[in-house]
Amino acid sequence: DLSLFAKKFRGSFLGVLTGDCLGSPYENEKLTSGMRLVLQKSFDTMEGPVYKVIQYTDDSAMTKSVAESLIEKKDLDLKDLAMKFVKSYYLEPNRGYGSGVVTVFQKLRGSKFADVLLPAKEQFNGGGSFGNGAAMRVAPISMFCYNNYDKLIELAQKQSLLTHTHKIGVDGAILQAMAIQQSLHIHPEEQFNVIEFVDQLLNKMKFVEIDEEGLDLIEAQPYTAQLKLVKNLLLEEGDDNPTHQKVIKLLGNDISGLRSVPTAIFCFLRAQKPISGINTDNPYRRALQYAISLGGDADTIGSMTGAIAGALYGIDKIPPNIIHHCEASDEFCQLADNLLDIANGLQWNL
Ligand code: F2R
Ligand code: MG
Ligand code: MG
Ligand code: MG
Repeated sequence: DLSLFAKKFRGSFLGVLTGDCLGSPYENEKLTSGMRLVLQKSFDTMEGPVYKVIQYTDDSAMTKSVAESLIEKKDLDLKDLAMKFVKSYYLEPNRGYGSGVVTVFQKLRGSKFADVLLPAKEQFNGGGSFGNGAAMRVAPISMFCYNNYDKLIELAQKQSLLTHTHKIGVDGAILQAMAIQQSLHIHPEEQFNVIEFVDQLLNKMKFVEIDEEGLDLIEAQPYTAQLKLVKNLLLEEGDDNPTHQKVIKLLGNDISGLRSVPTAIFCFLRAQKPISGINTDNPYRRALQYAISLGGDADTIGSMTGAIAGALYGIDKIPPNIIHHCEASDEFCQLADNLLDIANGLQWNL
């Protein structure tokens, strides 16, 4: 019999994997109401027997590297993690990596990992990447630091800096890490308040999105502004509200951290209640299917939604055949178990 946290760790890991695998065929797709019907049928099929396994993409590949490095080093070792990212990229370069991040891998390898933080700083003329790549792989950090909030923020930021130095890229990873940690601490049978979930994130982001210039401008706290929109959208009533168009317009569905991390958090929370066009009693499936139905960066928004939802519900609520449709699901399960063993032995989680 698995402990509650064992189920939750597995749930979050397989959340990353199932969201990525099931979402990847729809990445960059503009999803219409016709496509949403196709998606309903496809998810029904995924709950049936497995004839063909779906390959995972960069989202799961990088998450796997983060987990493996934490397990092996029992700490966040940036050089080791950089080497794992690079090795995994050169072994399987066709996993759909972002076009910018590949330059980081090339420079890391070319410089023999002399200064592992330098290549990321040079991205986009020194501005750094604001892509969601640091957020999409952060789940193992939430598990590694599941009982320590300060450590969570520190390590979520540090792991980002290997590839993403733009504040949008880094803060997106911190926000995603916080959301997963919050889910890990909610009992799966508990009726929780979705507005309170967002309020907790808003309170925490106050200390992350510090108004360093003192100008009190909204753009100084961009994630805070998006989380306030998430709250407003959650307050809308009716199974078909808010509309897909409204969610995409306000929250976004693209590869930037700002317009994908709050979207994933919204999808997870919105799926606590029925959504028109999504026929399932399973709230995990509803969250995943809803996230993917927004199109755009569907694998990544699916994967980030899955990580948060899986951390809440645990593996028991993920339909087994959905898991079996995904490449390397046994390996992801094992990584979750190993990470729990390591996390339970760390003094900062005591
Ligand atoms: N890249 C994809 N999918 C499209 C390509 C698929 C592939 N070609 C295929 O078909 O096989 N998906 C994956 O990328 C996203 C995560 O990206 P990450 O790791 O953040 O990468 P990167 O390159 O750093 O950023 C992504 C793009 O964002 C734009 N960008 C970022 N910062 C910018 C800045 N400061 N100025 C201007 N543009 C910036 C660039 O276009 C980057 O290439 C996930 O969706 C993952 O699934
Ligand atoms: Mg991907
Ligand atoms: Mg990346
Ligand atoms: Mg993607």
